[in-house]
Amino acid sequence: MNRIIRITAALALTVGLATGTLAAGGAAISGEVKKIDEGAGKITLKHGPAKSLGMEEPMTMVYRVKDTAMLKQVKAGDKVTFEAEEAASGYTVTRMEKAK
Ligand SMILES: [Cu+2]
Repeated sequence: MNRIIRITAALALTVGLATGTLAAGGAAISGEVKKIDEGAGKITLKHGPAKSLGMEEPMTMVYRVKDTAMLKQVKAGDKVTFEAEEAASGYTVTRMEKAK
């Protein structure tokens, strides 16, 4: 009986986490900061495959940022995880944090 309850709790947690990721607007992508251009509000990121953006291969590319405050929190060489979306103005980072 106890075991069934534990499995149910684990399942509920897994589903909860998956839903949370979707609600946040996409899967987190691992990357490394290569260059920051605060004036232009752009960041160059080297990143692994990002299927949610249709990027199947690792690459280095320039992203816009939703909020330029993001650019003050990281520097070239930092490992980060981020989320991005394809906007009319180009690929835009919507969320970013330093990788632990
Ligand atoms: Cu890319």
